[in-house]
Amino acid sequence: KNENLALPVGITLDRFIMRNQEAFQFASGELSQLLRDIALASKILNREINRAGLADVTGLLGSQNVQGEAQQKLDVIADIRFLRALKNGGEVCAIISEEEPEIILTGNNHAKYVIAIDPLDGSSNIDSNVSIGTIFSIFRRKTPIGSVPSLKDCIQRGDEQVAAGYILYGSSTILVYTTGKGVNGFTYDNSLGEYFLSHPQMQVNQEGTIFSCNEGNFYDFPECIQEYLTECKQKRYAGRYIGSLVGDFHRNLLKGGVYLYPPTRHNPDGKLRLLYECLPLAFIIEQAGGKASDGKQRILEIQPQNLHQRSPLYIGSSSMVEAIEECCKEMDKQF
Ligand code: P6P
Repeated sequence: KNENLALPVGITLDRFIMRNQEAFQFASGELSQLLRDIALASKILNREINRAGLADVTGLLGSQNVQGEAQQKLDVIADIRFLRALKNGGEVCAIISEEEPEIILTGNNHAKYVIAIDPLDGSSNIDSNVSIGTIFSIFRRKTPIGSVPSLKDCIQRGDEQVAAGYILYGSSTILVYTTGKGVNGFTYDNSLGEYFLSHPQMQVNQEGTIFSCNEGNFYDFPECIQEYLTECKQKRYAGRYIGSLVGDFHRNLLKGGVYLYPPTRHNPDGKLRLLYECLPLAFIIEQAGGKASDGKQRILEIQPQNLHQRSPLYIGSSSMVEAIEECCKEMDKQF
């Protein structure tokens, strides 16, 4: 029976994962364990993030960490923490990370999952204390269990995802994920070291009045995007952009709105990475009733060609994404 489980607010993430596993007879526990491994790494990273400022200011924590290593940039720490947790967890045979040019083979060749992860997105915002985030996407491997994973395990279409999620390290730390049965949000209680269900069955409004993009690039945007943004302003919509994808995405998920990262002169294919930024958020937004497009097609239908390819991204309330696609189609007709 695959119905959406209506579980009480306040249930812990562990209990929620178990209840969902029980509800899907086929579940053998590996995906549950993988989700737990991700949650654990996020708790460790959350602690590092919360004291990063101290490291810079006092140097007390900065000069040496427990392993005697020199204090490193948080995004390197995040990469190390997640890679270690994922390797030790034993549930993934390969990892694609924004911080690593090549596929990381974990050596767990009997594991059936592959994960694509942006360990710490928006890390340029850390020094200004702006929210940052981890984004992840989980696929079932295509190659036989026991064999060495290959590129084709790692460049699968977004509609092949088994699970996707993000952790937002903001005024509170919240973990949001989907396994294809709706979207649920869990808020972290530092004092207990536990995530608790706080946002069950999240749904994004079909309409929205918030647009999020870096208007500094306005004159680089395709004309149809300039036109769409002008219409938003004529309607006196709200411009909200914190320059941290997970923070902008999460606010729009809760309040309705659209995030745009169009092609620019500096990034003619857009800036965001398809595999570990666009795909997971596209899976989440569609599960929450919204849409994600590159202006021409559904993000989840794009066939990735390489690990770190970029894509334009328009994501959020369905009517806003549809309006953007409409603009782009009109534009195409003119040429
Ligand atoms: P820009 C952060 O570097 C990031 O990858 C996203 O988190 C964010 O939305 C975007 O880039 C900001 O890019 O060009 O507006 O500074």
